[in-house]
Amino acid sequence: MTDKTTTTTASLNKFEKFKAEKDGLAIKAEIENFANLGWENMDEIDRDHRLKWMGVFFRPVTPGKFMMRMRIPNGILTSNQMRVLAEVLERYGDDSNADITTRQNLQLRGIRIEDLPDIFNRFHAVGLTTVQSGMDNVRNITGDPLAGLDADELFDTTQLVQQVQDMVTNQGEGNCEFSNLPRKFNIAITGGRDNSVHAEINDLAFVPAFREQGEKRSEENHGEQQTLQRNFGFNVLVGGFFSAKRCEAAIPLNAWVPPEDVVALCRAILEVYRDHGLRANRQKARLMWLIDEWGLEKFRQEVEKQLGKSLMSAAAHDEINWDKRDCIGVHKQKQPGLNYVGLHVPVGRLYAEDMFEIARLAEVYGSGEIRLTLEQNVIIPHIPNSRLAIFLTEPLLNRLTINPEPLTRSLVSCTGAQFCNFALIETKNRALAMIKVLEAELKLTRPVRIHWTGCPNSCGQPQVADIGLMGTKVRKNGKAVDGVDIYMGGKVGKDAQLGTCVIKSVPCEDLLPVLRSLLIEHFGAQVEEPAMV
Ligand code: SRM
Ligand code: SF4
Repeated sequence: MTDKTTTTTASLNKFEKFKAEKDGLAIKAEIENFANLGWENMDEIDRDHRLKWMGVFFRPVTPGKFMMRMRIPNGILTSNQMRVLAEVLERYGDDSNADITTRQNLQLRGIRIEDLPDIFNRFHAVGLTTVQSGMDNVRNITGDPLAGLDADELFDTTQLVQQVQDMVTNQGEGNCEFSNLPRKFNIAITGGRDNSVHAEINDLAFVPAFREQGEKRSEENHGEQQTLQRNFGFNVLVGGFFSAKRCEAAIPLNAWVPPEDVVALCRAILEVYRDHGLRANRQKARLMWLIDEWGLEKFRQEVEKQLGKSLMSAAAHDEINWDKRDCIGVHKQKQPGLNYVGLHVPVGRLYAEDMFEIARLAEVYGSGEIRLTLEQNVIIPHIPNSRLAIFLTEPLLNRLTINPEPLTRSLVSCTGAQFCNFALIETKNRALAMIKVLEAELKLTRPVRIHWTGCPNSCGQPQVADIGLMGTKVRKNGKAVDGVDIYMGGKVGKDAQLGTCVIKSVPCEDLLPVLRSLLIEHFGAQVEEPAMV
């Protein structure tokens, strides 16, 4: 580590101080002790911060009922794993639920600290881990939800995503090498054509690209001959992030790597960030701030030094040339005779009984595999043609439908005030209620991607949406009320672009007519004729 991380503790911010006093991962060995102590008697820093290194989040909104954030690499899990998660929730009855997150991951709610040793044992038995899923660690690594299923993909990245997670977390056991980054770090890897991972909003992203590599040979009588080979690999993007103060799209590193070099490059970039990233001010600690300070060229050189070899320049263009798909409904897989079915999960919220059913359906009709999307939905793959019709009659599909209304279909929401103490407004329940009203009033011929986020931290990614709603407080009649800033212009898939704030400070109670007008003016919505009686 450099002098940046060994500065005197007096000059460190609160977070760097407590990390220097005791590494977050050290609490792994103390879980049993915490379970015996109870949450009221724990050291506050252990409880409120360090537990996040094990994916356990104290929720000031529901004290004593913790949230657990999993790691689900590439959003892929087995029916066995899903059943174990459901069993954990089941014991907490009405206090419990699970949210599919915007990083194709799961968060469980209602968890009691006294149960943690047993829960971790159960997770271990089925190969689930929560390690390093919060605070200054690498977040769930996202991949194409259709990896290995999509006939048009260029590379199945599922193994790569798993290998990167294994490197970062020491096979899910925890890795002190990467448990003290300056800040959170997001990685995405896709081999598909539609940028399903929102590469542009990750600190580090790998997007598919072919590089032509020439080989010069001298041949008798023919002089010099050049044969060009088209090799598959990834162009590398760096520095994308959202924060309350600043949002930036990732920029090209001007580097191309073959698949076999992805893990090593992730390691090298993480080491450079860990050792040189800015740590004085947490608002200026994400990777892009280091790139700003150094300039891209110096950053690239430092990465090469760490990697121990030169990076090849980027391929002239990447292969992201499709609009983004939402994966809902029935689709053919690249494996003949098999289908994947995307089920819509309203604002990503699941309950234990849904999860038991998803696990059962995946086993009865598919191969037991289950997938999660960044739009907070579920995919059950590997359903043979012969089983499809009967699958579609399953009662779970009445709630998790394959044919949602166009606005509901693309609705995404962060956690919001129900459980998140940063939230300025309630999001998930409000989002669903508003969409219902709008859908009753308007006819739409295409989905409109509406994303809600409860505060400027932007976990709900309003900047990638057609219409993004960011929670704020607004003054109305002399009182502070719930409101939103409205973002528009977010483009996903090819030529992705971040949206910007177009209308500020709309009180939530006045939002419906504003949304109605935006949908009519910009997205071709038509007012439904009242039904004849
Ligand atoms: Fe987030 C902090 C929820 C994706 C930017 N985020 C939080 C916390 C942990 C705050 C807290 O302690 O209460 C939230 C937990 C609330 C709860 O109880 O659920 C929280 N973030 C979420 C999730 C669950 C939103 C969702 O409903 O899907 C997502 C979990 C992803 C995962 O599985 O790991 C989630 N958060 C994101 C994303 C989107 C993404 O990664 O594509 C972003 C913006 C992208 C980025 O990070 O660059 C995001 N979350 C933040 C930030 C601002 C980071 C910054 O650099 O300032 C915070 C606050 C912080 O870290 O200080 C934050
Ligand atoms: Fe909480 Fe804000 Fe993130 Fe929503 S955007 S989950 S309210 S921190």
